[in-house]
Amino acid sequence: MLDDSEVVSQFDRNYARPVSEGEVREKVGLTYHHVNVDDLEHDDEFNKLKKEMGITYQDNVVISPSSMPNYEDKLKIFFCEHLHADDEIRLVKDGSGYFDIRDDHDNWLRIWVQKGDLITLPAGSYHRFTTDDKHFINAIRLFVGDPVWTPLNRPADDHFSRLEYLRKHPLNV
Ligand code: KMT
Ligand code: NI
Repeated sequence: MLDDSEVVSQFDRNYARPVSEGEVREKVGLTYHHVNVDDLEHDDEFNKLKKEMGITYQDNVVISPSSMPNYEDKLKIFFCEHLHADDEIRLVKDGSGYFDIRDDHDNWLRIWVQKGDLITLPAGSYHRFTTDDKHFINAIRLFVGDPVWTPLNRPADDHFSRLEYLRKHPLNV
């Protein structure tokens, strides 16, 4: 049974509801692929997928207390609601974490990602990231074009990427 604090939290603007892949794909335009991450260099399917997506750049990020001296500060930045001018594309090689993305009612949807999950958060979507109770994720950051990772914290409602996103995914509030 839920205790009172959990019941209240579901009505909190900050509560993020866990969702399935199908629901987020339809509602917020997030895309998902499963990738076999054990031998990426020689994985023809992954290389084909990257070609199809137009990936031109990739690097690796490890988020954990031991890999980041400023882990807590970094998490605060990742968990602050923001958008980007470009798609945020991540492949989890190891570990796990949560991506939250706003739905058409401006509520948070929560996607738990783990090893082998490749997700794309559309440009202009408000989102945030945090680790789970394991405090460890090792991910590949993928990019189309010149990598610009700049987060634009909410409100960024006049940004061209936001306007473009809203044309495809209008708000229902
Ligand atoms: C970002 O931009 O939010 C990050 O790179 C952190 C998530 S990567 C698993
Ligand atoms: Ni982001």
